[in-house]
Amino acid sequence: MTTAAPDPSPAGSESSEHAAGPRLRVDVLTIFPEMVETFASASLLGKARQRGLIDVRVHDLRSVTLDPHRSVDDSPFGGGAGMVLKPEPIFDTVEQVQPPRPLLYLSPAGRVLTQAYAAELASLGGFSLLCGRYEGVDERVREHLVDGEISIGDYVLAGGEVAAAVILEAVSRLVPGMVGNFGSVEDDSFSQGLLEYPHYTRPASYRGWGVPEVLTSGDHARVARWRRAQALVRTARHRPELLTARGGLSPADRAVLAEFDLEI
Ligand code: JF5
Repeated sequence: MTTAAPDPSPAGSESSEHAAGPRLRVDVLTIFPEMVETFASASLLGKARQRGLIDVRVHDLRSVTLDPHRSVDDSPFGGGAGMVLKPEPIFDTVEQVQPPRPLLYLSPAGRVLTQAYAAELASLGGFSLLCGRYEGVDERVREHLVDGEISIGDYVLAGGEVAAAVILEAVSRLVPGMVGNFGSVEDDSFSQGLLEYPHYTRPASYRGWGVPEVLTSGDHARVARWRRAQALVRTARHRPELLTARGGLSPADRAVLAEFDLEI
């Protein structure tokens, strides 16, 4: 199975922002295409695909197999538990499809995804993800086919498909034109190296719990300073190493903390 977002429509039939084609192409190679396809068709990412902004193509490694059993895996040389993904379906898919490079293998051995790495990937025209399963892929795929390895954290999954979904979600929301809510990406946790400030919505009093007065004051500059102070306090409490990484508190940071009688 191979799926793709619909080709960009003829000139004039869609908004000019992506009349020139998708801003990002991501090919995913997997033995469970329906897992990735279902995810990539849902929500904001599904809409971005429909709009032609992001071109996600999911490739079933089994569809290139020619043997009667359509085998994608085999037992490991040298013995031991589990199965290994065979090299032929992976090489053959890559040679037929010519997926965008870099081709990244999902593995705990890879470079760990961070917000900065997600932004790097979003700035590429495209990239591809190879999902392992069972004990992983034949080592010759890692040595001679992929360009690198990518991890979503220090834990082991049963396969790369959920990790691919995580990467698709983190990266696709950074593609220009993707978030309808402009500014929300820049305000995100991590894009400034800080955790997010607290959010409130109606009702102004819920079960007797109010909302900080500054948020209903109408003073937008003061709201912005309060949010910065809150983000700093929250980061100091929950992820102090993030504050250290950005070089500690600036004079402006100290000023907003003092303004709201906050200490770190
Ligand atoms: C995978 C064999 C790869 O488990 C992961 C992973 C964990 N963090 N980042 C990725 O990848 C999937 C499963 C089994 C090889």
